[in-house]
Amino acid sequence: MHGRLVNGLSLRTYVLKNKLKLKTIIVAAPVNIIVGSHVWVEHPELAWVDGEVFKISAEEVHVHTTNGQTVITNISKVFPKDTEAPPGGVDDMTKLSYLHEPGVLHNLAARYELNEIYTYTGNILIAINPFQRLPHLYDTHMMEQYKGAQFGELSPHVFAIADVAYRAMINEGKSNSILVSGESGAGKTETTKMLMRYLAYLGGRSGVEGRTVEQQVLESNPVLEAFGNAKTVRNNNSSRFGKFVELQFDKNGRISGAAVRTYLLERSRVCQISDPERNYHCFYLLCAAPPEVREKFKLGDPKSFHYLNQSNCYALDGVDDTEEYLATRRAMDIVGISEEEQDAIFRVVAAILHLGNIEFAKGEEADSSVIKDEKSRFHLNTTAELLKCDAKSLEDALINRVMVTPEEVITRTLDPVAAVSSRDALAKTVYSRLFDWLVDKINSSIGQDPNSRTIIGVLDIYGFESFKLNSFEQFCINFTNEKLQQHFNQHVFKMEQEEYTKEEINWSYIEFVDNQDVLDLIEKKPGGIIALLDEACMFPKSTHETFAQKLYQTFKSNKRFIKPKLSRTSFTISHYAGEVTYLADLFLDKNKDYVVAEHQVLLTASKCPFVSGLFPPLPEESSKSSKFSSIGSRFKLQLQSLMETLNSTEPHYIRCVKPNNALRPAIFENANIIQQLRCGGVLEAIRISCAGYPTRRTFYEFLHRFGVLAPDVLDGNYDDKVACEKILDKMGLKGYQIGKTKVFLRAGQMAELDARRAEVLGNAARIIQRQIRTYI
Ligand code: AD9
Ligand code: MG
Repeated sequence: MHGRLVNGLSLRTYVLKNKLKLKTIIVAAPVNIIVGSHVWVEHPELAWVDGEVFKISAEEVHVHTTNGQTVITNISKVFPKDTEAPPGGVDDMTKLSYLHEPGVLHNLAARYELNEIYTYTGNILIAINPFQRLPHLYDTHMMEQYKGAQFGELSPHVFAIADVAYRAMINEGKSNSILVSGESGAGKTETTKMLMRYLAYLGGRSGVEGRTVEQQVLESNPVLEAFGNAKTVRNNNSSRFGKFVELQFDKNGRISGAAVRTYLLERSRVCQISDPERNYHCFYLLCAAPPEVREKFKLGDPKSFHYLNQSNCYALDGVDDTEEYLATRRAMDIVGISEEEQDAIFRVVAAILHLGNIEFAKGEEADSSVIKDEKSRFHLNTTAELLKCDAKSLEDALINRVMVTPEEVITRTLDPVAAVSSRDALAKTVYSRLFDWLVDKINSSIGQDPNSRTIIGVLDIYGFESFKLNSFEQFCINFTNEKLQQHFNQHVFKMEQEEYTKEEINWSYIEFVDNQDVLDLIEKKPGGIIALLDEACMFPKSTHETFAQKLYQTFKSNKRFIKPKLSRTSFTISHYAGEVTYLADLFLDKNKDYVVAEHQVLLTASKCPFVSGLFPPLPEESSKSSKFSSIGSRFKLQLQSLMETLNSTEPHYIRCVKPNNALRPAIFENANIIQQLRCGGVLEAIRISCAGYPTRRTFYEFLHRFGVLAPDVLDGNYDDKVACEKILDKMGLKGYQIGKTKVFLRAGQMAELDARRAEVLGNAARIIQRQIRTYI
């Protein structure tokens, strides 16, 4: 007889040679799945379905499922079901008797059905998007309830997490952070806003008139959303950038300053959208502005602009763009953006729309172009007027390119295709500079508190992505998630250890898989993928093919790197959340961030101080040529700095889950959710916990449930701790630990005890008879 670990559960193998041994096994160490057991079995559509075992032969288990099917499967695919779990679920997963995937899923489903969208897994909060307004859940009364309440006393909630972070900061004088993650549409941004609202409630100056810091912080959200959010197929209000908000507190626990850091705004959306998505909200709300504004900027129907009419989606259900325009301006007022600045911002937004309508035709000379027609000339003139730059210089900057060689400076003409990409590059550059300006302005206007020693950081950043086609953007996003995953694992692991230390039990042999090897593959310098990409970008003859070849060669024997068969330009990384295949084709282009020198010169010369301010003059050296700077490397540095900040804080985690892709309430898609729990590291946290002692019961709870296994011990007048020990000993269990107040069981041991309890409670004789018949 020997035990082994399958899916983290200890299962007894049935490789037995004679009756004598068989008897020993059943009496001394019963298997945890027996005939009559209530179990979960894997199901192709439902992910997991429950049922009852009616036969076991060798490693095959036969189950009658509750949806009327008979399933025969390997014992490793069957998990015990807790028949005593409360029907409405438990508010903390660690209270589950069986901490495994189907148990976790079932618990979330039971709660979601009752609109209980929040559930803890220890200190981690899982939030399932309700896709419907639940106003009572977030009103002032609710905030009052959570203020200062003991963690775990009230139902799980984002306010409880924010409250813990705030109290920890006040009591221990330490910075805290709240990391919100999840896939697109899972509810990260909504959660972040709720957290910020609650923290503003705790740390605000109630009754203070005028613009307070906390009001400015809250109003920075609608401003950033107008310029950085867009409708995508996954979310009608998708953030196209990552965000870390740092709330600074003074020694009295009042918010005294704030800083917003943003990451990787999706630039390509400015020029290119696909049906049924939209461009950034600001374009549509400006087209719906009051008539005098539209006239001033020569705007009309969004359908008339190329950057918007590539998709058939213009309006959003339940959103009035005119109202949004006014709301954005009000938010800008509060944040501290002056009337004049607001005017300039929207002027630049309008200029981008006109710029996109400039078309080109073939010029007389080969490989040259001219402005296509009168309509395009109108848009060219309007763009120049709005940007307050010279129309002729704008035209030249679009259709010519200056080449600087060591010997001479040559002006080359561009063909219409190249002129279009020059136009789009200009639009993207202007837009991203505008976005950066907004972030800087928000920061300077709210102001930083140099005396603040503690912060609460809130991170709202894109979750793991794996699409049919994955490019450089997914590569950066998944790199971020690897970084955060490492941080998460280390933290969960540390928390487990702290619990064990508190209970004074021995934990030294717990191990967990680190993802440092994936991080090395991506970011190691020299030799990682980003470093090789930068090299390729600097070498003029590189193509995406030579880059891919270089990767294949370098990472031939790397376990985390796979070259897909038959592919010449794609590569697969084995991420913690699964394998993702990236198409290297656009990596080189997308990694290069440079401003075309003529564009720079044109806009630096703008007569509008706002526009020229977006393009400060470059030092003499670099202004002559279009200099390459690496987006990948810059992002890596940004992430490094983010991680340094996070490492200096006490982290709290919120995992947002999107229950369905229809974005509708009350639909709980099992397989979809399981995938997200895996990617969000929730199952990994559970796995780490399973590697230790996943089931904890106070002595009292334990005796209440298992006292029946040893009535003599109960009668023996022992103290609770000793009684627990005696019962466990009598059952022949090994490896468990007895802490100061709790029993700590290894994975699978709860199931063994339950099986024994079931036997004792009357089924024993019948079950053992059947078992013996099965195996003889
Ligand atoms: V993305 O990665 O930025 O595309 P998020 O940020 O994860 O995504 P978001 O917070 O924008 O998702 O939520 C998507 C939508 O779900 C919102 O617009 C709401 O309509 C809905 N939602 C999310 N959370 C809640 C909630 N707690 N209550 C009600 C919610 N509705
Ligand atoms: Mg978002």
